[in-house]
Amino acid sequence: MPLEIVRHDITKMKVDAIVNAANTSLKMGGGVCGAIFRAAGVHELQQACEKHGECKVGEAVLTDGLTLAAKYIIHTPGPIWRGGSHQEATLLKASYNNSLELAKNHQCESIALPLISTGIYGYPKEEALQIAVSTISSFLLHHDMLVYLVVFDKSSFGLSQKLFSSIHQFI
Ligand code: AR6
Repeated sequence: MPLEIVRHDITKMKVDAIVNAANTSLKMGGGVCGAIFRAAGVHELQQACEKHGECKVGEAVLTDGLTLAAKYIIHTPGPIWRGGSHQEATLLKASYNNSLELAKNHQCESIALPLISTGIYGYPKEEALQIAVSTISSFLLHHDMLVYLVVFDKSSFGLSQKLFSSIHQFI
């Protein structure tokens, strides 16, 4: 099964690449970004990110996975939700697509992505979940990769159960 929705802590996923819901400065933040920096090594990951400078919303950059089980971390700043009429859906799709393309270009066979923008950036979870699943599914029509969409909090998990029948829970 090429796309699996799992409930897990993304920092613990044993995959070739995990995706960070980053900010455009590529600095350590809260949420999944904070968890990834802490798990990978704050100082070392900050240094690796500084080599890239900034990253635009919807684009993606890649660093080493450092102390994580994952070989790479792909950092993508998703859009901040501003009501839905500021290209949020287009930019969120771009975050998923550019992350997947970057993983493919680095020969990744497996990747785990969080629900980008649905925490601190305020994107409505149901819409974000639909965009994530449809964008990943389109990518998988043309590429061979094992993709995990990782939900973390209780409400995302409940929503995933409601919308999609098969969910694997690890926490
Ligand atoms: N594993 C998987 N998912 C997680 C984890 C985890 N360990 N921790 C949180 N989530 P957020 P955003 C989920 O806020 O909205 C940072 O400061 C969380 O439940 O991490 O894109 C960055 O530096 C939510 O569903 O990212 C940016 O400044 C999802 O990850 C800003 O926040 C995304 O929530 C990005 O905000």
